[in-house]
Amino acid sequence: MAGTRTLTIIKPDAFAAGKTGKIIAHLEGAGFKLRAARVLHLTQAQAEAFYAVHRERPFFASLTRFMTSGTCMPMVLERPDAVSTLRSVIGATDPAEAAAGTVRKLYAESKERNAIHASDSDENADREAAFFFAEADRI
Ligand code: 3AN
Repeated sequence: MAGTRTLTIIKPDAFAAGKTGKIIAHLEGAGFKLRAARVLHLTQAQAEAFYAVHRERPFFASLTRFMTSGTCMPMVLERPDAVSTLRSVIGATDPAEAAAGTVRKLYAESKERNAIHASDSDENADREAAFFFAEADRI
């Protein structure tokens, strides 16, 4: 059975624009329960480690610069089929291609400044949750 937890990050664009409350309400409306949350400012080393899988991509430097540009909010979310459900709730990477009513269609600015991150597999959800939260901080 698919896992019940995933990791999301409200990115610096959405946090700075004051969209945090609306996005959390949207996620709760989709049936997710908040299991852990932090407010933090990523260092360059942390951003590069988190996005290490994209190290060879042309947008890597720009992506890590953006992710270190301001406050963000990682959260662990829970519901059945967490990873696939959250991916459909947030919409396509590029907000221009995201379906109506998705978080990115509603709140993202561009393919890079796209408001929210969501894990793309159960394995990455576990890895990414452990990146931000100690076991004791996840209920
Ligand atoms: P997603 O976040 O939808 O899983 P990925 O994993 O392909 O998308 O990319 C990770 C992040 O890298 C995206 N959330 C976005 O911020 C950024 N990104 C992806 N593709 C591009 C691109 N072509 N130009 C700039 N940034 C990009």
